[in-house]
Amino acid sequence: MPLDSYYLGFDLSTQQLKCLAIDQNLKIVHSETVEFEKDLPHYHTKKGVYVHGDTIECPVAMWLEALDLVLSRYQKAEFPLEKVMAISGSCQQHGSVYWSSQAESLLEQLNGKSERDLLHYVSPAAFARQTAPNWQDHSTAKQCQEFEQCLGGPEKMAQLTGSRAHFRFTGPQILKIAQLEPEVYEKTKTISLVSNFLTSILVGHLVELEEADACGMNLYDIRGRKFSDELLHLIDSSSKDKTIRQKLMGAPMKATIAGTICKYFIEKYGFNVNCKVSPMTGDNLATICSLPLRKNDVLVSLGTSTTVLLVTDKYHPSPNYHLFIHPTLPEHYMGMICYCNGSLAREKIRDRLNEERDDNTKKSNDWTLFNQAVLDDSKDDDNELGVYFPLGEIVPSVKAINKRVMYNPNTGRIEREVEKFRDERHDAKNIVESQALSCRVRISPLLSDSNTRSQQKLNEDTIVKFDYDESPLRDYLNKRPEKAFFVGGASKNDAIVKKFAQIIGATKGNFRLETPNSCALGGCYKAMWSLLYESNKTTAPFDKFLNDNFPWNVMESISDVDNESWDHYNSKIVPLSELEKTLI
Ligand code: ADP
Ligand code: XUL
Repeated sequence: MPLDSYYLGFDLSTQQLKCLAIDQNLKIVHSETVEFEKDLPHYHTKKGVYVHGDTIECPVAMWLEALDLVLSRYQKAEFPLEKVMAISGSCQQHGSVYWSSQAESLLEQLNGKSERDLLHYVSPAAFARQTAPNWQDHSTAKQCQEFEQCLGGPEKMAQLTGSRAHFRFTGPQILKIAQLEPEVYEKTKTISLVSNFLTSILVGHLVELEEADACGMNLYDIRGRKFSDELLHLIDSSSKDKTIRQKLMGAPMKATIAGTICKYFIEKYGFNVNCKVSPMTGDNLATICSLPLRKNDVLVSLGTSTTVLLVTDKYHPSPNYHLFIHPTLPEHYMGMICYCNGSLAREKIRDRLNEERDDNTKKSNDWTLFNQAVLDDSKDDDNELGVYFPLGEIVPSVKAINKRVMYNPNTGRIEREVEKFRDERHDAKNIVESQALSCRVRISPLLSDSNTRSQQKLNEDTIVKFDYDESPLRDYLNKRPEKAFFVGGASKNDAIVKKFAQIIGATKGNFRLETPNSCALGGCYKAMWSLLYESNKTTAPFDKFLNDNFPWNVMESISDVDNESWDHYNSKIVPLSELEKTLI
């Protein structure tokens, strides 16, 4: 490798296309962003999309224009693109691009010509449909029902494809197009996800789906590592699934390198003739590649909503969360749990506590009172539990509800529901506790056994039920993650992070960092590792490579998390299970 070599990571998200560059020491050296609404106003998108009722779509041509624009900004900044050795990236998940039969020959032009721009060579003739459904679309209720009926319900669907049927997932979206726009479906020769759309443009020919991202389609049999015949047949029964299988280009790609960058980019922007393109993947999948996450490590994103990502080798699907094949670690999966009620629900309690005050705190976003209440250790609330879902929740799947209960600490059984706790401040502690405990019990089946045992006297045979899982309490008492990483807006808050860390109970440390670039950075790391691995310059698997080379100094280690607290919360698992049963 030349000493000064660079790696690019794209992030083609809903509102922008970012391109990030790192050097061989994994240091970020440059970044350019194209904001769709601001920089490409002639597409008239709002926040990057078109909204027509439940239907939400993105113009595909806009992405092509954005790609030229972001690279021309690199050129303008005199960034040495000839020293870029490899490219990968992250794309919004689930969106689908419908290529026409002319696509292949139009893309072929990118292997010779570069005088005009991508739009000129490719759009609109390369597409059978000028827009791609966006992940925010929720117009496929009917198709989701058909999908789940086809396999026999949400559990069967999750068993096979890693997720129950979801509006945004690509299979139901394709079925909708086949049903409502038969002429478009007929004209479509190839269907891409956003990820392999971008890879195809960069290499100048159509490439297969990236396998990890293909798990966001409700079509891929994850354990069989092939498309489900039954589900393909549901979309396209007339031709005994042949057509849809062909449209999806047979099987997803399993290679770490998709090809070499095409001539268009070499001639127009000065890329190196040997620059390799590693398949783009989905944004959440790229996010786990941006941090040194290994098996049994979790990433807790405390943003507007709460999202938990984790690396596991256990295939334990549930209709309440998602499993994807890991994009860089063979035999591993990424689990993804999405909660609706995260920060906004905590803010409501913060605001109520602040209302009691007469000073400036009253109207500000001050977390002082909330935090004091969260960290109050006077165990006078040890028989209280509350769930706070101002919005309908995904996990557990219930309508909007706030419920506070008192339970018997000896049996764990709920004794009564209450309107309010003895002290309103208890709501602060209880919301953070029940949010964190919900994460803990849901990641539990995906973790390997750790060597811990509860010191408490608990009836380990008691059956607890969370969502579709019913198992003895014992199964929850020795499952702890190794490392936990906290990101997102509320990870700035020491009290919230400390409480989450205590309850989640990582055995090898808790870390916090700001990650404004995580998806693109994951792309950079994937590009770098793929090239080094393919050219035998490293034999380390991705997780080891990243652990060994990661700039750990950017990460804050959270040290004040005592180990006993984890055990303390074991006694709240039965009450939480009992409380959740009453919500359905
Ligand atoms: P998004 O999820 O939309 O990308 P962020 O990751 O920036 O957004 O998270 C935004 C949320 O972070 C806000 O709703 C806010 O409540 C929360 N937040 C920001 N700072 C703090 C803080 N100091 N304490 C608690 N929550 C905070
Ligand atoms: C994941 C999902 C979103 C999009 C956002 O299932 O729908 O995270 O990938 O880009």
